[in-house]
Order: sequence, then C-alpha cells, then structure tokens
Amino acid sequence: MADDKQELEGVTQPRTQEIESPPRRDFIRGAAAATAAVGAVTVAMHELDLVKPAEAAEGTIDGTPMAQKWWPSRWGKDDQIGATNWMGPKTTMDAVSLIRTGKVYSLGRVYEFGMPLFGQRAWVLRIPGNPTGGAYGKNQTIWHDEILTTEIGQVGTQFDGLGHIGCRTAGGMGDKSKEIYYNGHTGVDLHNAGTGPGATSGAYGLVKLGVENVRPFFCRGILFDVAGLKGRMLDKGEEITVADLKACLARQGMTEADITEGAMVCWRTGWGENLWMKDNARFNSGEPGIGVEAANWLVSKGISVGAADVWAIEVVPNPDPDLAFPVHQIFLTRNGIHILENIRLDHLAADKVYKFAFVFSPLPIKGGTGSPGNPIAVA
Ligand code: UVW
Repeated sequence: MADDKQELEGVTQPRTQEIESPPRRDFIRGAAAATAAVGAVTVAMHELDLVKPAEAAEGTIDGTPMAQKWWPSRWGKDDQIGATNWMGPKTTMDAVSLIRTGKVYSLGRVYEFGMPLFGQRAWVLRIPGNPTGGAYGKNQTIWHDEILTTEIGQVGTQFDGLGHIGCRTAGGMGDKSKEIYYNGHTGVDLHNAGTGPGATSGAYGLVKLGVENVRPFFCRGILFDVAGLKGRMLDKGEEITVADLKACLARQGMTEADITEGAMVCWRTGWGENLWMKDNARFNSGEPGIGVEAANWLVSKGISVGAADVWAIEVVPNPDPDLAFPVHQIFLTRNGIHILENIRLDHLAADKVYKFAFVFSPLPIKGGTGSPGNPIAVA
C-alpha cells in the first residue's frame, strides 16, 4: 500500500491515541511556563510538566490545598477505604427509598479504540484467533477470548482509587517517605512489602490503598444539572462555584439537606455529551468543572464520591495557574473521597432525574489504582 490512508480504505478516523496527548500537555505546559516566568521551579514528571513549588514545610506544600497535615483519617490511622466507610444498610435503604419508577440508567461510556485518553494512556484490545479456541466435543463448542493492554483503572469511564493521587512534600524528590497519600500512607507503604523472600516492590500492584479494598457503592445519587441551569455547555476553564451548585438545587426543587452523608454527587457540564468521540481534541484540551471552593463545600457534606461528564471532574486549567489537579488531592488524598470520571449524565437530565439510587461495584483489582465499569442510576 502506498500510504496509511489507502491501507485503511477510506477510514479517516484519526489515531486518537496518538494525537490526543498534546492538547492536554499544552495547558499544563502553559501553567508551568507562567510559573517559570515568575521564578518558580518546574520539573518534568513522566511526560507532563507539572508545577512544583520551590519550598514547602515538612509534610505540607505551602500555599496549596495540601498546606495542612491531612492524617490520620476520620476513620482511623490504618484506614484504607476512605469514604466507602459510609456504605452500609443505612445508605442502601435510603437509596432504595428514592426508587420510584425502576428505570435504570447506564452512566458508563463504551470502551473503544479512538476514545479520548489522558496523556499517553492506551486502549489496545485484540481477539486472538478466529475463533480463539475449539471446536470441542461432538457439539463443536468454539469460543473467543480477548487480550487487553491498557491502564485498566484510568481510561474511559474510570473510578479513581485512593492510591491514584498523592502529594510530593518537601524533600520528596527520590524519597518515597515524603510522597504522601490518603491517611498519611507514604510511597514506601504503597511500594514496599518488606524484605527477603516473598517481598515485593509494588511493581505488581500497590501494596496499600489498592482499589480492591473499597466497598461497593449502594447509596443515594444527586445530580447537579449545571448545563441545564446555564442553558448551555460550559467551556474549558469555567469553574463551577458553590453558588452554581446551590442554584442547581433551587432550580431542581431540592435543598442542601438532600446531600446526605455517603451520597454520590455528580455535575453535568454538557462537555461529554457534546464532545466525546465527536471532537476529542477539544474534549482533551481542558474542561469545565468544580474548583477548590466547591470541592471543599462538598467535602463538608460528607459525600462518598464526586463524578462528572468530563475527564477529571475539576476545572482545567485551574484558575490558579500554580495548581495542577487540586480537586483530586482534596478529594482522594485529603479526604478519601472517590472520583468517577467520564460518565454520561444527559439522559438523567433529560428525564429530570436529580435524585436516584447509585449502584457501582469497582472491580477488585488487587493493587490497582482505579477501576473501569458501568455505574448505574436507578430512578
Ligand atoms: C490524572 O491521572 C492526573 O488524572 P485523571 O484521574 O483525571 O485520569
């Protein structure tokens, strides 16, 4: 074949997995460049140039949401399951009480080649053989298997576990004891399981805070239809404020009392339904979402998981160019509150379903940082 286009016989879909990463790097580089301009230090972290303050006190990063020590957790110094501690008979029965019609909504997106991905993450699925196996028996049974290469917990609709995000504190470069995660667990705790025969390095999965620890979710879900409130899709870099969330509640005939401890809350920006698999470059170029103010407000309500129709749930770029993904740290690292990204919310909004039973069981991947899956809302 003369070139790729002929070989693909007219298939014009861009190789999204290769072309999507630059736009997301651009906004982070922009933040890094702005910081460099005022004299702060920037470092390369993997492929992403993240902003790193030059000085920070022991156990903290001054001037950021991680400025105060955040451990031990409200659930005790050894806790590894964070806000899923809320899950239990009370949250289950409360969620059941919200079911009125029995209509089930899939919140998950299809996992497929060409979906938007963060950085250089990949989705490579292959079916070996055709069929993979058989035929066996007089009845001639045949079957298919698949081989999947991906960041299993960090692509498509994705649930972030507590080992996903931490904070490198002062002197942390090269010192895992200064890389601190939920409940004060350190990089040493997450990566080292002792010495001698049987010891592992964490290369085969996180030794602490793996996603297998969390409880399944069966709790109330609350939708903030911010796109409905504004009458339009929000734009990248547009921050959803506490005033916006309160205005959503009023418009939806609800009050703050509807956000009970253990609730899953989600916000619709319109970004996903308008751009996912339609304009991946724009989808990846940044996003609307909550910022530090709204994150802290939701923390004060005792939510169990924050979710949205965007790839990081939070406003990107952050209005403070020195901050990179601060809501991730406020939720996961400081408070053990989980994050659920790239979910569908348009169908709930269309049916004006603002309160529902939320059901999701993250895959118990031992040592995993997160989980794929298809969360559901039952109205
Ligand atoms: C990062 O991993 C930084 O972001 P996300 O959780 O949005 O994939």
